[in-house]
Amino acid sequence: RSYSSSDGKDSVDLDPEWVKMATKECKGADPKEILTWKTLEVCTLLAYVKPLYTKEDTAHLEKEIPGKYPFTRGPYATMYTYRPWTIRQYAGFSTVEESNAFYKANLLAGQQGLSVAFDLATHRGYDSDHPRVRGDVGMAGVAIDSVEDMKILFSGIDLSKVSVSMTMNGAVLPILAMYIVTALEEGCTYEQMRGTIQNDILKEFMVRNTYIYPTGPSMRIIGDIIKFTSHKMPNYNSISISGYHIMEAGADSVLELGFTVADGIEYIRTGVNAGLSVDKFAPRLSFFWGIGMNFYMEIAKMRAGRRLWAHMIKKLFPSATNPNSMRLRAHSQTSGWSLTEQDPYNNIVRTTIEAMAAVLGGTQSLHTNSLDEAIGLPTEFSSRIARNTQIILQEEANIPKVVDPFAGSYLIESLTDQVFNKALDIVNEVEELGGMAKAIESGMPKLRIQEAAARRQAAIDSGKETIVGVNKYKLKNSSSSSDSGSADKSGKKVDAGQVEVLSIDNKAVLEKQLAKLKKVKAERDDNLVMESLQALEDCANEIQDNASPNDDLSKNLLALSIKAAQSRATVGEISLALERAFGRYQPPSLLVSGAYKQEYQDYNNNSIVDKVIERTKKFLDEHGRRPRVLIVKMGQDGHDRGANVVASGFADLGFDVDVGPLFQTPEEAARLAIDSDVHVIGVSSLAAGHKVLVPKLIEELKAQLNEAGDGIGNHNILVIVGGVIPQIDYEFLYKSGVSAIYGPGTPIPDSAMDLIDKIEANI
Ligand code: SCD
Repeated sequence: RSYSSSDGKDSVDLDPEWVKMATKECKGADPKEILTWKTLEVCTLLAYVKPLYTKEDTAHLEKEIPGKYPFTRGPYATMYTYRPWTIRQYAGFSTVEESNAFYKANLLAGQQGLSVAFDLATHRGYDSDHPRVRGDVGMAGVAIDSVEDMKILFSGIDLSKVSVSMTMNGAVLPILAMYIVTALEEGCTYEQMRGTIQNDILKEFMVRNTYIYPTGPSMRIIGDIIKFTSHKMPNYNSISISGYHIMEAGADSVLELGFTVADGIEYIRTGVNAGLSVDKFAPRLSFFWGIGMNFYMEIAKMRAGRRLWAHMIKKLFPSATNPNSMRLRAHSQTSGWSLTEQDPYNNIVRTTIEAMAAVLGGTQSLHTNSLDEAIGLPTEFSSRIARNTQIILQEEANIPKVVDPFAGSYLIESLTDQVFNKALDIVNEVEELGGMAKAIESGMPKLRIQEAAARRQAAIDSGKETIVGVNKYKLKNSSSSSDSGSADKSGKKVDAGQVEVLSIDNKAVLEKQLAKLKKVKAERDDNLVMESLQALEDCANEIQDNASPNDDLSKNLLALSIKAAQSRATVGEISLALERAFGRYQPPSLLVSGAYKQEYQDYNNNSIVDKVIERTKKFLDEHGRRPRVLIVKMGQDGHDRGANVVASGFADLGFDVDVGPLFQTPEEAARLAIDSDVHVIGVSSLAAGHKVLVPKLIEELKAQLNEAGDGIGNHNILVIVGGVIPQIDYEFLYKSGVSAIYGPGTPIPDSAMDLIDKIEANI
């Protein structure tokens, strides 16, 4: 799709007296032309924000008070004046022992709630000893294999007092079951358990990719969890309907809001289909927003989101009469994507601005990112600054003293209306496709998000959008790869732009996990385990009985998973029992085309983009084919925004681009590259597995090429790496045989030009 620069211009209506004065100040230029701001929401046609709003823009505004339908001004009447938002930092790494110590220290230092990050092996339902998860164990979160691990994770923490959020979606049954068993064995009752399970599988299919089973069975699992928790755990939030990952994958605010509310509607239908009344479970659905640097827009998004949810529930589910069913409560997280590797101390400022937007928008709970998260895992030092950012907002800046302080602002109220209307259009579009599960099958949301991501990248690469330290005001001594197109091979420069990062010893974590797994398996009653797993599998194989009474949990997948967890069945075993019945989901490969080039050329014609296109044409003339690249993601790292943006950008520049399936092993990636006869494999890594997986890929490539008789003791397919790679690892990767590392901030055309040089030299 293409957008003309006049899209949405009709909405620009300026005060005539002001226009006269402004024209003078603009030295005769039309202020409407030069001062109107074309926002990032261009894909959803919320294209213009005026330079001035006046009373007339809010003339229609009706009186609204917080804590009351439609909740635009907040879910609670008193908001932070009575109780501030929860400081809830998302964390988890390496072993349960280390994560537990980190949680306890954080609680003592002022954190108020816990939020567990699991490693990718756990997310995808694999035990630590599974061959597919070699590079993932303990890396991007904590490794959990059994209840015994979960008990250590929370040891010394009173689960009846501290609310715990668990970001788990694919392996939601074993993990939630193990949490429940831990809490019960520690003496906590079901009623006392408070917290949130993310359990939002729809956005996994759309963007985050830690699904396990196909859509149908996945939604059935959600229905069973809603049924179980609404019956037995009245203080537990059964889903955290997440816009965060949609935004991090590239969606603008309107897309994030529209798709997230549409997901929520699908979950309400799932609960209703499981035989529940809306009021029985909807009050315990919660939301999760990503908050980026688009300050006004983020505040408007949160206000519009509450109004939109209330509006949709009232309209679509008239049986809901409890106002709490219409009340949107949300956690927020500052944007990880907005953080930069270059000049990283700027990230403290970015996070502060984003945190303020979240709070002024009325979040209930907040995670502030650490300054080093574009580079690696946060250290104790960076975590303290992130936490204190919130404490300072709560306790020094007097921000909590007034409810919804932006209410009545001509701009924010107008923007709230605009975002509401545009997001409502998105919700209606999804509804017309038959709801979100159907829309996902059509590929619409994924492509729309990818398009927004490609346009955003083009805006940055072309200089239209400023990122301080990355494409403007760069540090002189920056070790950023963006200066040269490929990074400095020494990887040793230390300057004002460098910070220390936490590094995890994957081997040591793996050894510990394997020993614990062995012990659990040796000490348990295997017959009991087999019986409980068989019961789970049998239930999964049966057709779901939605007509059973609400309190009949005998055929409930969560109830049966709890029994399996009690018997000390592992995450991998429970997941496998379900997989035998449900199968594993294989995602389709979808790629947008043309958006990157169009957006770049729209701002910057006759630029490096045209030069690269010339080069790829010349390459075709000289070599009989285009430079061919395979983009791969290995291990269980499903963060594919970078991979998709680079793939569609390179394709727009004239490369032949193949995108490998997610979750490949190094062996599979090497085989695919050889079969596809590519010049280059581009590895995208965002989950810290690169030091294990990349050398293994190169080793495999050499072995398989030798086997095929193609390589004479050396490989002739170049391996390049992009994503979150700490500078300190560069030398290691180059020594392993990597030809180039393109860190965050490298403009796509620069890396493309550099890569053609390298391919030609290699040929
Ligand atoms: C609050 N309360 C008030 C009040 N404010 N009562 C009276 N007056 C006020 N002004 C009460 C509430 O009713 C509630 O009590 C209690 O105080 C707590 O308030 P809350 O609003 O429920 O806050 P909290 O417990 O923190 O819950 C917030 C959410 C919850 C509802 C949003 O779902 C949550 O904590 N979510 C966190 C999700 C998360 O951390 N996700 C991380 C994702 P009652 O309970 O008695 O009613 C990380 C992630 O995905 C990263 C990226 C990746 O991995 O890919």
